[in-house]
Parts: sequence; C-alpha cells; structure tokens
Amino acid sequence: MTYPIVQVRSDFPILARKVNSWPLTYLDSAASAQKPNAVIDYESDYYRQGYAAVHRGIHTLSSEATIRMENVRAKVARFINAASAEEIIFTKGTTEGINLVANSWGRHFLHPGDNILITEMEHHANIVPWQMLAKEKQLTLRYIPLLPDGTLDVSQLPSLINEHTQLFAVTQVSNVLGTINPLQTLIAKVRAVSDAVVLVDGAQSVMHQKVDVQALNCDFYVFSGHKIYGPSGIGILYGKKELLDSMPPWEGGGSMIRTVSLNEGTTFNDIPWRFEAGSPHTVGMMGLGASIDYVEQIGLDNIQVYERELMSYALEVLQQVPNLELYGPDSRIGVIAFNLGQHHAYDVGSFLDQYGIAIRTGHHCAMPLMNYFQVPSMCRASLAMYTNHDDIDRLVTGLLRVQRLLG
Ligand code: 7TS
Repeated sequence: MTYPIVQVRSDFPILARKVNSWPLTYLDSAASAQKPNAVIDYESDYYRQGYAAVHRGIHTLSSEATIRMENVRAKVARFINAASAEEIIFTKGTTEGINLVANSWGRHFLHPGDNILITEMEHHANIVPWQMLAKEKQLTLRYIPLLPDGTLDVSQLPSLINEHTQLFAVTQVSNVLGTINPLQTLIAKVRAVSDAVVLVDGAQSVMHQKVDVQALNCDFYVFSGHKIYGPSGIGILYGKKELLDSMPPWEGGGSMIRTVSLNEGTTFNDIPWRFEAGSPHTVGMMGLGASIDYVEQIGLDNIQVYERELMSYALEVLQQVPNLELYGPDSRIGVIAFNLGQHHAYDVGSFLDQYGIAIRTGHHCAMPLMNYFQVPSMCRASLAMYTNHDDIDRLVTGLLRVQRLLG
C-alpha cells in the first residue's frame, strides 16, 4: 500500500499554517504532536452533545459519558494488548504514571538496601521520581551506561543486577537519540537474576510502532496522549492486575472510595478507579480514544514503514550539511539529535524558526545523557506520521542557510 501522506497531512489543519511567512515545517512532534480533525471534532462534539460528569449521575448524559469513558479504557487495553481494561489507569501523562508507581508501589513495597535499575538515557520523568524515592527509603539507584553510538552497554548488566534489584525502569525508545532498546533481552536478563518489577516508558514508542505489553512481559507501561496525536493532560498507566490489586491508593478523594466514615475511615474502590481520584479529564479521554482510532485507521504498521523510509532519507540528506554532528545509532525511530559545529543549539533553533522550521533545542529533559556526550544542549528534529520529504528538505536548506549566517 502507498502511504496516504497527502491525505494524512490534510487531516492535520495546523500544517496549512504559515509561520514567519514560511510554510510551517513542524519537526517537534516528539515534544508534542499535532492533532488531526478526527480528534478536534470528536472532542468538540463531546462538549457540544455529550458532556456531563462521569460516574456520578444517573441521568442520561452522565451515564452516556461514563460508558464512553469506559469504552476508551477498553480501546486502550486492546491497543497495547493488555489482558483487561481493569489494567488501564487514566493519568495526566507519562510523568504522572511514573510518579503514581513510585508513590504507591514504590513507597509500599521497597525497603532500605533495595536497588532500582534505570539507564543513562532516561528522560527526567523516569529518573527524578526514583531519586526522590531512593532518598526517602534509602535505596540505591543504579544505571545502565550509554555507549558512544547511543545504545546501552548491556555488557554491564551482570554487575548491576542482584537479588536486591526490585525495579527496572527503562524507556522503550530514547527521546533524544531514537535508540530502540532491546527490551525483551533486557527484561529477560533482569528477570533471570531478580524478581524486579519492570516499568517501561513508552512515551516515544506508541506512536511509531505496535506495542504489546504482554509480549514485552513488563509489569507497568506508561505513555502520554499528546504525543500520539491526542490531547494533552491525559495519559495511560498500564499495570498487571495482580500488581495493581496489591497497591495502595496514591491520591485520595472522590471516585476512588467505596465507603467513607468519619469514625471508621475509608474503604477503597477496585482497580482501576482506586487510582483515579477526583473528576477526570473526560474530554481528554474522548480525544485519546479518537486519536487511537485515527492512528489505527491509517495503520501503525504502515506508519512504521513510512517513517522508517523517511528516517533513512533524512539521515542521508543531512550528510549534505557540513560540520553536522549527529548523535544516536543508525537504527533508530522518531528523532534526530544534532549539533551544528560549535554553534549553540538555541541559536540554530532560533534561526530555523525564522524560516518556519520548528525543532526542539536544549537538554531535552535528559541532562545525564547531555553529560555523557559532554554537550550542554542539542538540536532535535522529530518525525511523525504527517512529516514529509519536503519537511526534511527544508530542514537541510535551513541548516545550510544558518551555517552561512553564523559562519
Ligand atoms: N518519557 C519520555 C521518554 C519522554 O520523551 C517524555 C516527554 C516523558 C517521559 C514525559 O512525558 P509527559 O507527557 O509526562 O511530559 N518528552 C519530551 C521531549 O522529548 N520533549 O518534550 C517532552
């Protein structure tokens, strides 16, 4: 099948915009992706025709909205091949999902002397919650180091894992380098030595390739709606049922209780609602459901093949730019991080913006990775299902212009 790039681009209205008098070249989808009409219209339709508080009323609108919310949960379960919808918890995003695990599972089950294994390429969202927990519970944090090609040094694993390793938290795809971590191998090696619980950060993965949490054999999987063409402020925590069942609530409030008594305390709701205190972001859930439908209608396998070809095209034509330092392995997904000679990433990004080209600059919430490569910042161009060859060509032309301007 020929990938319907023209149709896909026309489904994203913002791509028709001009920025600084140039056609928008949006290469910052790894930070946050643009939204198709299917998502925008579905959310707006929900506000216009279906909006009500969920799980609270017996009136028609409320029960319809509740059914729609629970249908999205079931859709997400199917999307990542969870065993059941109870294993799907709505969160604000990847960050909140990881913090939920740290605060509920981590504070309850980890003890002084235990260790947590992460990697040197993690986003701060998969470092800082564990550092905070380690400090509070006297745990040690270990990490799998990077190699110069942007992959993990798996040979270090035997010295990092022992019977006190209680958690392995790892990203599926690096948000800076695009490295696709060999999760099945890593998880098997960790499980061979310890009973560690495995958390996979899927924030940079779910929009680029099919995910099967059962095949991965992970215990937790987290991702954000806004990176998979859905709304911001909504995300998913998948957890294996027996694990979620054993975990205490994290936030207290409405919806997560069964009974509340001033004298006898509170009994808590079943999973998944036990972890969803307060009025949820229902419009975000609707939008997330619509974004999954949209992506599935185009087909994740088709998206993956298309993006793979586009990535190799991009890596090839970027060779035309002198003094361009690329970071990361040849085999990668989604992102291309680089620096242009000695120029600061902010200068490069600001000049590109003058030509309507949006890239991300900075430390990408991965300061340990920046330290490893001994740079304060990088530029990052990211590819999405709507990126085309013209976008890549404009990036190359833009970089050549910036180079002439900056000298
Ligand atoms: N984990 C990874 C691998 C990420 O790329 C991000 C966001 C997060 C966690 C946090 O997700 P959030 O939705 O809760 O914020 N990454 C980026 C990025 O690369 N540029 O901006 C945000």
